[in-house]
Amino acid sequence: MPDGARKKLAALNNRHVEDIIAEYTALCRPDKITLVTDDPEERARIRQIALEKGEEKALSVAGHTVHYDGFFDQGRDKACTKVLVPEGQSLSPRINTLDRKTGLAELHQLMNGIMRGKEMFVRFFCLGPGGSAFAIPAMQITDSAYVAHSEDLLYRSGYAEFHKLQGSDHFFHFIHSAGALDEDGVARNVAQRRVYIDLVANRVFTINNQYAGNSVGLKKLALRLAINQANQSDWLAEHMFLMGVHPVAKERTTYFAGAFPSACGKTSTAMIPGQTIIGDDIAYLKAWSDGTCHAVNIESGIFGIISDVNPIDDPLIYKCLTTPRELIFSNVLVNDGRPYWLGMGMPTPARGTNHSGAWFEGKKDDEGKLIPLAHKNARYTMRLSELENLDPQAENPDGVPISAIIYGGRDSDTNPPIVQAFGWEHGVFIGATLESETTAATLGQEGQRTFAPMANLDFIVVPLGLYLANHFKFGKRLNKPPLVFGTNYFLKDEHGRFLNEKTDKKAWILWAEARVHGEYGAVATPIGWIPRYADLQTLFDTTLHKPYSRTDYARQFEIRLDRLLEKLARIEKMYAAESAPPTLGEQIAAQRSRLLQWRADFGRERLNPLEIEQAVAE
Ligand code: OXD
Ligand code: MN
Repeated sequence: MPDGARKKLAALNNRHVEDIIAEYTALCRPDKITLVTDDPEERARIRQIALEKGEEKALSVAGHTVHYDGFFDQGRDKACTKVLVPEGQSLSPRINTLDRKTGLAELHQLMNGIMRGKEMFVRFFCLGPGGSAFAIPAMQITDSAYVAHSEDLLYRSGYAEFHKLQGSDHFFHFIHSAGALDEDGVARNVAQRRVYIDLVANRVFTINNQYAGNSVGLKKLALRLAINQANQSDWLAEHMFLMGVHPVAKERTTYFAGAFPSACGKTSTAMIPGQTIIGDDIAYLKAWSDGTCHAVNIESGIFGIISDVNPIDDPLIYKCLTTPRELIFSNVLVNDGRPYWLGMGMPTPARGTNHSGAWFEGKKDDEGKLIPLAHKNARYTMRLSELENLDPQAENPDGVPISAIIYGGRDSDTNPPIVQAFGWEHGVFIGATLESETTAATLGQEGQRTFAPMANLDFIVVPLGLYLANHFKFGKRLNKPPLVFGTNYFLKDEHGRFLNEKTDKKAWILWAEARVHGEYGAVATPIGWIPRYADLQTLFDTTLHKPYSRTDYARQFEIRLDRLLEKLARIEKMYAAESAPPTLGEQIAAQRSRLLQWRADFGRERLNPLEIEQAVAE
């Protein structure tokens, strides 16, 4: 290790940090070690190294670079991601596990000399605002300058936080190696990809990959460690955005948190025009001393899906993607120094370079499938501070008070666009019974309906029953639990056409915001409270400036008793394999009895919300 690095390390006075670096230096055998502090020059140098090593290439707009992941490394790899469990312990059947000793031995072998000929970067970050009650320091070891650079855009630098640790081991650590690279700086050995989570030592190993969902320790790998910690104490670590909601012509901000599976509208909800964003992916929630729920974004950047970002639907992000600033594009098409992606709303060239190498229209993969101009899961990485609509409280160490939580899935045939839970426990039930169709954010087939509790299942590393019990208990600690809502932006008609426009979500969110302040009445249904037609008509008029017909309302808010009962049967089957808390069983039973009762009362499988409204009024 160079003298400078040695000094910076010694200054931390932390034996645990030193031991970890020594252990992985000895095992991975890098040629060089670069230790990065909070110094802006050192941080900026990482980007330069990513360019020099070819992991990123400069584009024509100042500050923009492009990075490519391997053709088979374009999403989170669930199959290769495993929780290492000590002998005698078990988790839920749904969690991919591996015996800890076996996993560590396998890693030891695969990581032996894996950084030979490469540079090892050691970086220090802080999850959450430094010095806050939420903060968790995190150390990243990686041989990828792209990973180290991405983290610079996505997380708060935390060398100073490691000082404050005063030698303790209360931090997470991540060891990543992209393994051998090809001439374009792309990981070669993706067939030997491993992502192993070691809860015992608060660390994650990830090798032979580069896609940030697999490689960037502080993102979904840290979320798993945080879920484990949260469940051992009394807080929540969630796959949630945080946003400030601003009703038209009212001087107030109401903070919302929302969990949606990847690629199901989480970023676009947090970016609804006229609102302010705090974060778009991961939040920690705590019961605050005044009995409210407070939350922080543990990140400070966005690793966003670029497909369909265009000047009409996402003007603020689009502006960032087309003007000078530090920003990384990944897996887009590049032609003549300019990036192109799917759904960007303008003509795209017929050739260029993308994640498949040199690309031309009509190019096919080894299975004969057409390769699109850019991957559907292509991304952009940038700091949140680049956004004009960043909420002024984003860096508040106390977080923001959360008044509402939303759970949303990609559901084409069951749930209405928005429904309000009857209370906290029914809200936990709504989150726990979320289903969603798979997307390109994970490897594997798209469009499959899957069980997606709290949109967090991919990251839950404790028994699901324990995780849900923690949610039920969390509400009990609050004097005023947030209202909980279920949303569904993806409802389709019998011909497969969406029943809503993308922008309609603004009306649902503003309706929910008004509910927080007791401003609208609502229609009681077996699955919760739905909006009244007249209130939505007003909201569509005042916020979206478009008409909202009774027919639209009747189709979107139809209560599909048959589908809802089928869903409940699927959910019950899922939970039969888990030791779910009794409160969940009670909520399932209560929901079923309401659905059956309404079916008997109305004598039909599908209920028109206008008729319900009238029946309730009479
Ligand atoms: C993400 C994901 O990238 O959840 O946020 O896959
Ligand atoms: Mn996510």
